Amino acid sequence: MLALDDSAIARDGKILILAYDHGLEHGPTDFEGLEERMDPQTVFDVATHDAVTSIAVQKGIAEGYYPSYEDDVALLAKLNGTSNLWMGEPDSAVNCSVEYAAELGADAIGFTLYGGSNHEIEMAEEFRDAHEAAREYDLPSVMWSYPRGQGLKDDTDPGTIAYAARQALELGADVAKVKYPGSRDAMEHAVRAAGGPNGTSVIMSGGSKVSDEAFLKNVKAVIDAGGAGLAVGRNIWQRENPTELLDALEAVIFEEASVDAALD
Ligand code: FBP
Repeated sequence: MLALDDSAIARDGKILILAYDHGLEHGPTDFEGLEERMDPQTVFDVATHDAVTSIAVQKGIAEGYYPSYEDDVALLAKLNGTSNLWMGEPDSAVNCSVEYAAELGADAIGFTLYGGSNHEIEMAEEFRDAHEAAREYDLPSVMWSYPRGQGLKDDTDPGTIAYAARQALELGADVAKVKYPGSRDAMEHAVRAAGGPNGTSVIMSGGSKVSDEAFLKNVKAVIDAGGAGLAVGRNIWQRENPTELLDALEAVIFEEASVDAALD
């Protein structure tokens, strides 16, 4: 496991990834109501907030926009991804090599694994290649560990999320990004499954937009459970003014503030 404290994508071992790969994963529908966010530059501007420890984007966005921001934000290059137009069992095309990500200035790589999908075996093998290549460049790997597919009834069930966190540890990911399993206790279980304090860092995946308070409560539960932070997209850049919530997140994640104090 790489020590995240020394990496460019963490601050005091804590992580806030601003995810912006939704144009591929979900399509332009995620920008409805705030169409200016279709322009990646507006989200790179948001990523310059102190609370953000990296921005996660696909290759095309990194190529086009990262050069103007490389002094202000760390780059997490998402190596695989698939559009919502794909109707088969969950799978994700490898769109970028580690070598090319490093050339673009990446500080870490991101990779989705759909455990439980009919395509799990090939995805795990693709992750093996990416992970071992990333080690050559000392780049941490962040696994979007999302059990999903024909046999899965509930993708946020605590047992499923603990398994997702464990898969990330066993396969060598430095960070496991998992769905919030619904409670602090369930998150604690996932953190233990990922090996505890010296294992894979566990972070929460943001999900669709909710109120500031509801979102901060989940993030607080993750931090109290020993999680390292979160990767968040829609809950930040679908807001008219993302700065307020980023200020509050900074307090909860990096300053151990309560939700009430962070909202003040
Ligand atoms: P959100 O905070 O908006 O949920 O973003 C996190 C993320 O993992 C993105 O990187 C990705 O595009 C999206 O969620 C995938 O969402 P879904 O769970 O619908 O596949």
